[in-house]
Formats: sequence, C-alpha cells, structure tokens
Amino acid sequence: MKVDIRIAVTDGWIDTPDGIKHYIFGFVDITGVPEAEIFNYCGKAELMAPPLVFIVGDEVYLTLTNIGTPTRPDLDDPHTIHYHGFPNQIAFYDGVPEPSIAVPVGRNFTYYYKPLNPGTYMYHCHQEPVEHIQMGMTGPLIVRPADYDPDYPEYKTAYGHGTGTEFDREFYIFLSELDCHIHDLIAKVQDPDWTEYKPTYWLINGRSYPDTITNPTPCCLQQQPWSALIRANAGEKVLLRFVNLGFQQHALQLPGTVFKIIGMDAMRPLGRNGEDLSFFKNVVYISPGQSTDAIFTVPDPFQGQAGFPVVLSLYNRNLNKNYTAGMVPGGMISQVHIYPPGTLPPQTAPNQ
Ligand SMILES: [Cu+2]
Repeated sequence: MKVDIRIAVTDGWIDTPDGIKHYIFGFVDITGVPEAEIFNYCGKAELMAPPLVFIVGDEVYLTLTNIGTPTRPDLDDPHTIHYHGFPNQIAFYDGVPEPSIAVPVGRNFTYYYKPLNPGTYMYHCHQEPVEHIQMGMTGPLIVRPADYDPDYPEYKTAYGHGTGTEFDREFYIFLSELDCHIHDLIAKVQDPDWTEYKPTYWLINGRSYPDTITNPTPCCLQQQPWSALIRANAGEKVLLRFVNLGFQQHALQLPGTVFKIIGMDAMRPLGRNGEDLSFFKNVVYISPGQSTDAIFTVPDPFQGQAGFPVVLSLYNRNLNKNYTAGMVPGGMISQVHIYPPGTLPPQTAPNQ
C-alpha cells in the first residue's frame, strides 16, 4: 500500500513534574495539514516523536519539512530522518548527511522506503546526531508483518502468523534521558560541551514519572502526548516495544511477571533451522540504539472475583534513575493496571 506521511521538524518545550520546562528539538506530524497552515506547527515539536507504523511491503513516502526553530531563529541547522536498523535502506534515503542530503529551513525532502522485515525500529535525525538525538529528535517505528490482521487473534502478531508472537495489546516503552543543563545552554544561545553529558531526567515516552501514567494526556503535556500507562485485562498477552534512544544503558523490570523476549533489534530469535529461540527474562537490559520486543501474560489476581485495578510497577532497575530532580519516586517508572477479565474493550491503537 502507498503510504504518504509528512513530518515537520521544529523546536519546542516539554514539562517535567518538578515544574521545569526544557527546550527540545523534534518532530511533529503534519500529514494532511494545508500548506498555508504548516507554520502554525512552529515550536510544537513532540517528545517522543510521532510513532510511525508500516506494514511489510508498504511503499512509504515520508516528506520531511523543516519549519525552523522559533526559540532559536539564529539556528539554520538542516535535519534528516534516519530509519535506524533498517537493513536494506539505500544511502541516499538513509539520512546520514554525508552520503545523502539534509533539509534546510523552509525546504522539503521526500524519503522513500519499502520495509521488508517486521519488528520494532526507531527513527531519528542524523544531522549533528550527538546534539540532535539528545535534543529530542527521536521516535519509535513499527513494521507489522504482511499478514497482520487485528480482527483475528492468530494474525495479530509482532512477527507473523505461526511465529508464536500473538498479543492482545501493545505499548511503546520509549526510553531516553535529558541533561537539563545542556538543554538550558542551547535555549540561551550557548555552546554546550557534550563530553560533559550528565543526564538529570530519565524519561519513558518523553515523560518522567508520575507524568508517565497520566492518561488521558492533560493540556500541560500536549507536546508529550504519549502516556506510558499499561492497561490490560487479567490473562491477556501484552507486547512491550522497548526502544532506547538515550545515551545510557537501561534495565527495565516488571516484578510480578516475566518477559518472553520475542525479538531484539527487529529480529525474531531463530535458530539455524528456524527453531523458536525466544527466551524468558526478568530484566530487559537495553543499549542505546537497541529495540526489544517483550511479551508478558497479565497475571490474574482476581481469580473470578470482582475487584479494583491491581497495580504493578515497571521501573528501571538502576534505581538511581527513578527520581525527578530529587523527588522519589520519579524518572523512569511506569505502571501496569490490571483489570478483571473482560473489563477493557479490545485495543485499537498502541498505548490506549
Ligand atoms: Cu536534526
């Protein structure tokens, strides 16, 4: 299927629960926005960047439009889109500025791609990547298998019918960090030294706990529209699509259940003869630039009885990343809310 997407690149401001605003660079979806209105999106960059969802075999035309950075009008940085982890991308459309081209302020460039392999990927700007990735130009990307069909449980899978990767609900768990000192320097037209990178905030889907579990999104988090709250009925299979585009390793744990690792870096673990080598782990240890697909079966604490939602915590096992500016708990924490079987209707989009 032909897919047309238009993404604008600009700057913006995000909130953390301590009441501080942080300057970011980032992307915002302007697909279908009339040409005369695209500059209304200046300064409206979102963290995490809009998730992209494709199906194997799609003909994807993604137009990147650089609408400038109103807080820093002196910056004339070009930007790109790099589909991280796509094995068959050609250099011209890969967003690495040296062998490709980058998009200056006021210009467009249309990237073409035809995804061949299902899995969880990510995308980011590749111009001055140390700065632009850290400033927030990062988002997740799903490629669904060609036979994906959400109306039939055996075809609602991460890697295709018969691969043992069926799920009932799916959630982006997009990990990054933020060094507020450097973001502040950039907002104030200073030149940061990135060798002094020392993050002070740890984020899931662009938010710091307790903002991670706020759902629906309140008006104060409009530029961080993705809650990380996981809601599911007891007994369901939940697929967590972990992506790390921070600069640190992270170790995510969900006490009360166990993760079945069904994919890493958009590759289903298979043996030489095609045998299923998925495995079980308590902790998802994930490096920068890595993705991990983990399914857990929601435990049933109700045993046929009615009850209120039961809460499990998903948190970074590096416990020093579970605070926000001295407030504990904070940082890289989210929650699973378990409902009695049959309570929640079927999920129609990720992170609902
Ligand atoms: Cu950039």
